[in-house]
Amino acid sequence: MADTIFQKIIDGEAEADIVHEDDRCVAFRDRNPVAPTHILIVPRKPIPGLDDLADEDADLIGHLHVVARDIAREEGLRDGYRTVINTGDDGGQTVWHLHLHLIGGRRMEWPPG
Ligand code: DGP
Repeated sequence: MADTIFQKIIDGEAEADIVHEDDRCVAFRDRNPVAPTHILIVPRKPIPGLDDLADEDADLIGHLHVVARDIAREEGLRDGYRTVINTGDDGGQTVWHLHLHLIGGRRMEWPPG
């Protein structure tokens, strides 16, 4: 897999405002936030996107969501929030290292653009 900016952040070679780290993922604030809270939760395992996920990675995807829940509590998102995985060109993915967006602090709209 190509060395993405997220891999550089995970490896400590690029700066980011990191809010959580554990043995399976790193979470940091998005450089271009679309809401008052916008955090990216990124697995250390270099999976390009959701479509590349192996069946054995199901626990990992679950873990990213548990971390999102915990960060949402720490961020005080008591009225709700949104978690999003953009997949592929049509899904709006721009960085080819799987990541879960945690977005909150304002009222979300549906459908998304
Ligand atoms: P996506 O479109 O789902 O692939 O989201 C990629 C997100 O990554 C986008 O919201 C902007 C963010 N991003 C891109 N480069 C950087 C970076 O260097 N640092 C941080 N913190 N976020 C970045």
